[in-house]
Amino acid sequence: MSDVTKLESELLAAIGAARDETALEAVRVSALGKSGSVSALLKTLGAMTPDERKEKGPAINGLKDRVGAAIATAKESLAAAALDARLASETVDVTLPLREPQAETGRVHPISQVIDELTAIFADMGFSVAEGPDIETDDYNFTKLNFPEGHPARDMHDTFYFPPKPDGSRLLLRTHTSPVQVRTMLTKQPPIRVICPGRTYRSDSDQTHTPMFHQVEGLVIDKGSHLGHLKWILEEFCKAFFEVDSVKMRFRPSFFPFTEPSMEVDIQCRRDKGEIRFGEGNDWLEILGCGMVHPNVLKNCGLDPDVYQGFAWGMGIDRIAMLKYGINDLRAFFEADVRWLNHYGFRPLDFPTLAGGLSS
Ligand code: 2U9
Repeated sequence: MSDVTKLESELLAAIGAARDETALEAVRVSALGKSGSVSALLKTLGAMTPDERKEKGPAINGLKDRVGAAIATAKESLAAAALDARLASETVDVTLPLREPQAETGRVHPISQVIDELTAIFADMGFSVAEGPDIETDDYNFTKLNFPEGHPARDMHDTFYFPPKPDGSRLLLRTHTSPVQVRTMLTKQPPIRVICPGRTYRSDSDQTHTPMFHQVEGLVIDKGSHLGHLKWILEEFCKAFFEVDSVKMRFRPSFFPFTEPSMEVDIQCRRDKGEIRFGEGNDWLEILGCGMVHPNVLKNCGLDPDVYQGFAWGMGIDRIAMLKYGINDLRAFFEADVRWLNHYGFRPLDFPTLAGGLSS
Protein backbone atom coordinates (compact mmCIF):
# COMPACT_ATOMS: atom_id res chain seq x y z
CA MET A 1 0.00 0.00 0.00
CA SER A 2 1.45 3.40 -0.97
CA ASP A 3 1.90 6.15 1.63
CA VAL A 4 -0.91 8.15 0.00
CA THR A 5 -3.38 5.25 0.11
CA LYS A 6 -2.44 4.48 3.74
CA LEU A 7 -2.85 8.12 4.79
CA GLU A 8 -6.21 8.28 2.97
CA SER A 9 -7.59 5.23 4.75
CA GLU A 10 -6.34 6.56 8.13
CA LEU A 11 -7.93 9.97 7.51
CA LEU A 12 -11.24 8.53 6.27
CA ALA A 13 -11.35 6.33 9.39
CA ALA A 14 -10.71 9.37 11.63
CA ILE A 15 -13.43 11.35 9.80
CA GLY A 16 -15.86 8.46 10.27
CA ALA A 17 -14.99 8.27 13.99
CA ALA A 18 -15.55 11.99 14.71
CA ARG A 19 -18.63 12.20 17.01
CA ASP A 20 -19.25 15.93 16.74
CA GLU A 21 -18.25 19.01 14.77
CA THR A 22 -15.39 19.88 17.15
CA ALA A 23 -13.77 16.45 16.74
CA LEU A 24 -14.25 16.70 12.95
CA GLU A 25 -12.60 20.14 12.89
CA ALA A 26 -9.60 18.66 14.73
CA VAL A 27 -9.27 16.00 11.97
CA ARG A 28 -9.56 18.69 9.27
CA VAL A 29 -6.77 20.75 10.86
CA SER A 30 -4.56 17.64 11.26
CA ALA A 31 -4.98 16.86 7.53
CA LEU A 32 -5.60 20.08 5.61
CA GLY A 33 -4.39 22.72 8.08
CA LYS A 34 -1.09 24.60 7.54
CA SER A 35 0.97 21.83 9.17
CA GLY A 36 -1.45 19.04 8.33
CA SER A 37 -0.41 15.67 6.88
CA VAL A 38 -2.00 16.26 3.44
CA SER A 39 -0.60 19.79 3.25
CA ALA A 40 2.88 18.34 4.00
CA LEU A 41 2.49 15.91 1.05
CA LEU A 42 1.34 18.74 -1.24
CA LYS A 43 4.49 20.71 -0.29
CA THR A 44 6.72 17.80 -1.50
CA LEU A 45 5.43 18.35 -5.07
CA GLY A 46 7.54 21.54 -5.39
CA ALA A 47 10.83 19.68 -4.95
CA MET A 48 10.00 16.89 -7.47
CA THR A 49 11.21 16.52 -11.04
CA PRO A 50 8.52 17.11 -13.69
CA ASP A 51 8.26 13.36 -14.32
CA GLU A 52 7.87 12.53 -10.64
CA ARG A 53 5.28 15.32 -10.27
CA LYS A 54 3.33 13.92 -13.24
CA GLU A 55 3.22 10.54 -11.53
CA LYS A 56 2.53 11.55 -7.88
CA GLY A 57 0.67 14.87 -8.41
CA PRO A 58 -2.72 13.38 -9.34
CA ALA A 59 -2.59 10.93 -6.41
CA ILE A 60 -1.74 13.61 -3.82
CA ASN A 61 -4.27 16.16 -5.24
CA GLY A 62 -6.85 13.40 -5.45
CA LEU A 63 -6.19 12.60 -1.77
CA LYS A 64 -6.70 16.27 -0.86
CA ASP A 65 -9.98 16.46 -2.82
CA ARG A 66 -11.40 13.19 -1.41
CA VAL A 67 -10.45 14.03 2.19
CA GLY A 68 -11.96 17.54 1.74
CA ALA A 69 -15.17 16.07 0.30
CA ALA A 70 -15.41 13.44 3.08
CA ILE A 71 -15.00 16.18 5.72
CA ALA A 72 -17.72 18.33 4.08
CA THR A 73 -20.16 15.38 3.95
CA ALA A 74 -19.42 14.40 7.57
CA LYS A 75 -19.85 18.03 8.67
CA GLU A 76 -23.28 18.23 7.07
CA SER A 77 -24.53 15.03 8.70
CA LEU A 78 -23.10 15.98 12.15
CA ALA A 79 -24.81 19.39 11.92
CA ALA A 80 -28.10 17.73 10.96
CA ALA A 81 -27.77 15.27 13.88
CA ALA A 82 -26.97 18.12 16.30
CA LEU A 83 -30.07 20.01 15.12
CA ASP A 84 -32.25 16.88 15.52
CA ALA A 85 -30.93 16.43 19.07
CA ARG A 86 -31.71 20.08 19.93
CA LEU A 87 -35.18 19.88 18.45
CA ALA A 88 -35.86 16.72 20.44
CA SER A 89 -34.65 18.20 23.73
CA GLU A 90 -36.20 21.69 23.35
CA THR A 91 -39.82 20.78 22.87
CA VAL A 92 -42.43 23.40 23.82
CA ASP A 93 -45.70 22.33 25.41
CA VAL A 94 -48.10 24.77 23.76
CA THR A 95 -50.91 23.68 26.08
CA LEU A 96 -49.14 25.15 29.17
CA PRO A 97 -50.77 28.32 30.63
CA LEU A 98 -49.03 31.61 29.77
CA ARG A 99 -46.61 32.90 32.36
CA GLU A 100 -47.63 36.35 33.70
CA PRO A 101 -45.27 39.11 32.53
CA GLN A 102 -42.82 39.95 35.32
CA ALA A 103 -44.14 43.49 35.78
CA GLU A 104 -47.56 42.00 36.63
CA THR A 105 -46.63 39.21 39.03
CA GLY A 106 -46.20 41.40 42.13
CA ARG A 107 -49.16 42.72 44.11
CA VAL A 108 -49.76 46.20 45.52
CA HIS A 109 -50.36 46.12 49.29
CA PRO A 110 -53.91 47.29 50.23
CA ILE A 111 -52.43 50.18 52.26
CA SER A 112 -50.46 51.42 49.24
CA GLN A 113 -53.60 50.96 47.13
CA VAL A 114 -55.69 53.04 49.55
CA ILE A 115 -53.00 55.77 49.61
CA ASP A 116 -53.10 55.83 45.78
CA GLU A 117 -56.91 56.02 45.88
CA LEU A 118 -56.90 58.88 48.43
CA THR A 119 -54.31 60.72 46.38
CA ALA A 120 -56.39 60.38 43.20
CA ILE A 121 -59.55 61.64 44.97
CA PHE A 122 -57.94 64.65 46.67
CA ALA A 123 -55.77 65.51 43.64
CA ASP A 124 -59.01 65.81 41.69
CA MET A 125 -60.14 68.44 44.24
CA GLY A 126 -56.91 70.41 43.79
CA PHE A 127 -54.92 69.05 46.75
CA SER A 128 -51.23 68.26 46.61
CA VAL A 129 -49.42 65.59 48.64
CA ALA A 130 -46.89 66.64 51.31
CA GLU A 131 -44.49 64.34 53.13
CA GLY A 132 -42.15 64.77 56.08
CA PRO A 133 -39.79 62.80 58.33
CA ASP A 134 -40.98 59.98 60.61
CA ILE A 135 -38.56 61.24 63.30
CA GLU A 136 -39.78 64.59 64.57
CA THR A 137 -39.11 67.18 67.23
CA ASP A 138 -41.30 67.61 70.31
CA ASP A 139 -41.97 71.13 69.03
CA TYR A 140 -43.44 70.12 65.62
CA ASN A 141 -45.26 67.05 66.92
CA PHE A 142 -46.81 68.65 70.04
CA THR A 143 -45.94 72.24 71.01
CA LYS A 144 -46.80 74.01 67.72
CA LEU A 145 -50.03 71.98 67.62
CA ASN A 146 -51.19 73.52 70.91
CA PHE A 147 -50.61 70.46 73.11
CA PRO A 148 -49.97 71.94 76.59
CA GLU A 149 -47.02 70.69 78.67
CA GLY A 150 -48.19 67.65 80.60
CA HIS A 151 -50.86 66.66 78.03
CA PRO A 152 -51.43 62.88 78.28
CA ALA A 153 -50.46 62.34 74.60
CA ARG A 154 -46.95 63.54 75.49
CA ASP A 155 -46.65 60.76 78.05
CA MET A 156 -43.69 58.37 77.75
CA HIS A 157 -46.24 55.54 77.79
CA ASP A 158 -47.89 56.71 74.57
CA THR A 159 -45.03 58.16 72.52
CA PHE A 160 -41.76 56.59 71.38
CA TYR A 161 -39.04 59.03 72.48
CA PHE A 162 -35.35 58.93 71.56
CA PRO A 163 -32.85 59.46 74.42
CA PRO A 164 -32.63 63.18 75.37
CA LYS A 165 -29.89 65.31 73.77
CA PRO A 166 -27.38 67.23 75.98
CA ASP A 167 -29.59 70.38 75.70
CA GLY A 168 -32.53 68.39 77.13
CA SER A 169 -34.55 68.29 73.86
CA ARG A 170 -35.87 64.94 72.68
CA LEU A 171 -36.66 63.57 69.24
CA LEU A 172 -39.61 61.22 68.85
CA LEU A 173 -41.41 59.04 66.30
CA ARG A 174 -44.27 61.23 65.07
CA THR A 175 -47.58 60.26 66.64
CA HIS A 176 -49.59 61.76 63.76
CA THR A 177 -48.80 63.29 60.37
CA SER A 178 -49.77 66.78 61.66
CA PRO A 179 -46.11 67.95 61.85
CA VAL A 180 -46.07 67.70 58.04
CA GLN A 181 -48.84 70.35 57.91
CA VAL A 182 -46.87 72.45 60.43
CA ARG A 183 -43.85 72.29 58.09
CA THR A 184 -46.07 73.17 55.12
CA MET A 185 -47.53 76.23 56.89
CA LEU A 186 -44.06 77.39 57.93
CA THR A 187 -42.70 77.21 54.37
CA LYS A 188 -45.63 77.95 52.03
CA GLN A 189 -47.95 80.91 51.73
CA PRO A 190 -51.74 80.36 51.75
CA PRO A 191 -53.88 79.30 50.00
CA ILE A 192 -52.81 75.84 51.17
CA ARG A 193 -54.52 72.60 50.16
CA VAL A 194 -52.53 69.51 51.13
CA ILE A 195 -53.01 65.93 52.18
CA CYS A 196 -50.35 64.18 54.22
CA PRO A 197 -50.41 60.38 54.13
CA GLY A 198 -47.74 58.46 56.02
CA ARG A 199 -46.52 56.25 58.83
CA THR A 200 -47.25 57.19 62.43
CA TYR A 201 -46.26 55.59 65.71
CA ARG A 202 -47.80 55.16 69.13
CA SER A 203 -46.89 52.87 71.97
CA ASP A 204 -50.02 50.79 71.65
CA SER A 205 -50.37 47.15 70.68
CA ASP A 206 -53.48 44.99 70.86
CA GLN A 207 -56.13 43.46 68.58
CA THR A 208 -57.04 46.80 67.03
CA HIS A 209 -53.78 48.78 67.42
CA THR A 210 -50.27 48.32 66.03
CA PRO A 211 -47.29 50.44 67.19
CA MET A 212 -46.82 51.63 63.60
CA PHE A 213 -49.94 52.59 61.67
CA HIS A 214 -50.86 54.86 58.78
CA GLN A 215 -52.73 58.13 58.75
CA VAL A 216 -53.85 60.63 56.19
CA GLU A 217 -54.52 64.16 57.27
CA GLY A 218 -55.72 67.08 55.21
CA LEU A 219 -55.34 70.82 55.64
CA VAL A 220 -56.90 73.82 53.92
CA ILE A 221 -55.85 77.38 54.79
CA ASP A 222 -57.31 80.42 53.07
CA LYS A 223 -58.96 83.73 53.91
CA GLY A 224 -62.54 82.47 53.70
CA SER A 225 -62.35 78.75 54.50
CA HIS A 226 -65.26 77.53 56.60
CA LEU A 227 -67.00 74.42 57.91
CA GLY A 228 -69.28 74.28 54.83
CA HIS A 229 -66.21 73.70 52.64
CA LEU A 230 -64.96 71.05 55.06
CA LYS A 231 -68.29 69.18 55.02
CA TRP A 232 -68.46 69.24 51.22
CA ILE A 233 -64.89 67.95 50.85
CA LEU A 234 -65.44 65.11 53.32
CA GLU A 235 -68.74 64.13 51.72
CA GLU A 236 -67.21 64.07 48.22
CA PHE A 237 -64.30 62.07 49.58
CA CYS A 238 -66.55 59.46 51.23
CA LYS A 239 -68.71 59.00 48.12
CA ALA A 240 -65.65 58.61 45.88
CA PHE A 241 -63.72 56.38 48.28
CA PHE A 242 -66.55 54.00 49.13
CA GLU A 243 -67.74 54.15 45.51
CA VAL A 244 -71.37 55.05 46.29
CA ASP A 245 -73.68 57.73 44.81
CA SER A 246 -74.75 59.27 48.11
CA VAL A 247 -73.79 58.98 51.75
CA LYS A 248 -75.22 60.48 54.94
CA MET A 249 -72.71 61.87 57.42
CA ARG A 250 -73.07 62.81 61.06
CA PHE A 251 -70.82 65.40 62.75
CA ARG A 252 -70.51 65.01 66.53
CA PRO A 253 -68.74 67.55 68.78
CA SER A 254 -65.35 66.40 70.03
CA PHE A 255 -62.07 67.82 71.29
CA PHE A 256 -58.55 67.98 69.85
CA PRO A 257 -55.93 70.50 71.03
CA PHE A 258 -55.21 71.59 67.43
CA THR A 259 -58.77 72.32 66.23
CA GLU A 260 -61.64 74.44 67.58
CA PRO A 261 -64.40 73.52 67.13
CA SER A 262 -63.55 69.82 66.72
CA MET A 263 -65.80 67.06 65.44
CA GLU A 264 -65.88 63.34 64.96
CA VAL A 265 -67.58 62.12 61.80
CA ASP A 266 -69.73 59.03 61.35
CA ILE A 267 -70.98 57.73 58.03
CA GLN A 268 -74.20 55.91 57.35
CA CYS A 269 -73.86 52.15 56.82
CA ARG A 270 -75.68 48.86 57.02
CA ARG A 271 -74.15 45.97 58.95
CA ASP A 272 -75.14 42.72 57.32
CA LYS A 273 -73.86 39.35 58.63
CA GLY A 274 -70.39 40.73 59.35
CA GLU A 275 -70.32 42.73 56.11
CA ILE A 276 -70.62 46.52 56.02
CA ARG A 277 -72.35 48.39 53.18
CA PHE A 278 -71.95 52.15 52.84
CA GLY A 279 -74.47 54.66 51.51
CA GLU A 280 -77.45 52.66 52.87
CA GLY A 281 -78.92 51.40 56.17
CA ASN A 282 -79.50 52.93 59.61
CA ASP A 283 -76.20 52.22 61.36
CA TRP A 284 -73.34 54.68 61.88
CA LEU A 285 -69.61 54.13 61.72
CA GLU A 286 -66.97 56.56 62.95
CA ILE A 287 -64.37 57.17 60.27
CA LEU A 288 -62.55 60.43 60.93
CA GLY A 289 -61.97 63.51 63.06
CA CYS A 290 -61.85 67.12 61.88
CA GLY A 291 -62.23 70.75 62.85
CA MET A 292 -61.28 74.37 62.25
CA VAL A 293 -57.55 74.92 62.84
CA HIS A 294 -57.05 76.44 66.32
CA PRO A 295 -55.93 80.13 66.22
CA ASN A 296 -52.94 79.23 68.44
CA VAL A 297 -51.77 76.71 65.80
CA LEU A 298 -52.07 79.33 63.03
CA LYS A 299 -50.03 81.77 65.18
CA ASN A 300 -47.42 79.11 66.04
CA CYS A 301 -47.01 78.46 62.30
CA GLY A 302 -46.52 82.12 61.39
CA LEU A 303 -50.06 82.96 60.17
CA ASP A 304 -52.29 85.77 61.41
CA PRO A 305 -55.56 84.20 62.67
CA ASP A 306 -57.35 87.49 62.00
CA VAL A 307 -56.53 87.10 58.28
CA TYR A 308 -56.43 83.38 57.71
CA GLN A 309 -58.54 80.48 58.83
CA GLY A 310 -58.50 76.85 57.88
CA PHE A 311 -59.77 73.41 58.57
CA ALA A 312 -58.14 70.02 58.94
CA TRP A 313 -59.09 66.40 59.28
CA GLY A 314 -57.41 63.10 60.03
CA MET A 315 -58.18 59.43 59.60
CA GLY A 316 -56.56 56.04 59.98
CA ILE A 317 -55.65 54.51 56.61
CA ASP A 318 -55.42 50.97 57.99
CA ARG A 319 -58.96 51.26 59.34
CA ILE A 320 -60.57 52.60 56.16
CA ALA A 321 -58.65 49.99 54.10
CA MET A 322 -60.09 47.24 56.35
CA LEU A 323 -63.61 48.67 56.04
CA LYS A 324 -63.50 49.04 52.26
CA TYR A 325 -61.85 45.72 51.46
CA GLY A 326 -63.43 43.53 54.13
CA ILE A 327 -60.15 42.77 55.91
CA ASN A 328 -60.90 41.80 59.51
CA ASP A 329 -57.47 41.21 61.01
CA LEU A 330 -55.26 44.30 61.34
CA ARG A 331 -52.13 42.21 61.98
CA ALA A 332 -52.31 40.65 58.49
CA PHE A 333 -51.22 44.04 57.05
CA PHE A 334 -47.80 43.62 58.61
CA GLU A 335 -47.17 39.89 58.20
CA ALA A 336 -45.84 39.98 54.59
CA ASP A 337 -47.62 36.72 53.75
CA VAL A 338 -47.56 36.41 49.94
CA ARG A 339 -50.68 34.21 49.94
CA TRP A 340 -52.58 36.97 51.78
CA LEU A 341 -51.12 39.57 49.43
CA ASN A 342 -52.15 37.51 46.39
CA HIS A 343 -55.70 37.51 47.74
CA TYR A 344 -56.04 41.08 49.05
CA GLY A 345 -53.36 42.83 46.95
CA PHE A 346 -53.95 44.78 43.76
CA ARG A 347 -52.53 44.35 40.26
CA PRO A 348 -49.63 46.78 39.83
CA LEU A 349 -50.68 48.10 36.43
CA ASP A 350 -54.29 48.86 37.49
CA PHE A 351 -53.50 52.29 38.91
CA PRO A 352 -56.57 53.87 40.60
CA THR A 353 -58.03 56.90 38.83
CA LEU A 354 -61.40 58.61 39.21
CA ALA A 355 -62.12 58.27 35.49
CA GLY A 356 -60.96 54.67 35.15
CA GLY A 357 -62.34 53.42 38.50
CA LEU A 358 -60.64 53.32 41.87
CA SER A 359 -60.65 49.65 42.77
CA SER A 360 -62.01 47.72 39.79
C1 2U9 B 1 -52.54 71.16 61.78
C2 2U9 B 1 -53.76 71.59 62.23
C3 2U9 B 1 -54.77 70.69 62.46
C4 2U9 B 1 -55.56 67.17 62.01
C5 2U9 B 1 -56.73 66.43 62.57
C6 2U9 B 1 -57.93 64.81 63.48
C7 2U9 B 1 -58.82 65.83 63.55
C8 2U9 B 1 -58.23 63.43 63.94
C9 2U9 B 1 -57.41 61.18 64.25
C10 2U9 B 1 -58.29 60.35 63.42
C11 2U9 B 1 -58.08 58.92 63.82
C12 2U9 B 1 -56.10 60.50 64.22
O1 2U9 B 1 -55.81 58.24 62.95
S1 2U9 B 1 -56.40 58.80 64.09
O2 2U9 B 1 -56.06 58.23 65.33
N1 2U9 B 1 -57.26 62.54 63.78
O3 2U9 B 1 -59.28 63.17 64.45
N2 2U9 B 1 -56.74 65.16 62.93
S2 2U9 B 1 -58.13 67.22 62.91
O4 2U9 B 1 -55.61 68.50 62.43
C13 2U9 B 1 -54.58 69.35 62.21
C14 2U9 B 1 -53.36 68.93 61.76
C15 2U9 B 1 -52.34 69.84 61.55
C16 2U9 B 1 -51.42 72.13 61.55
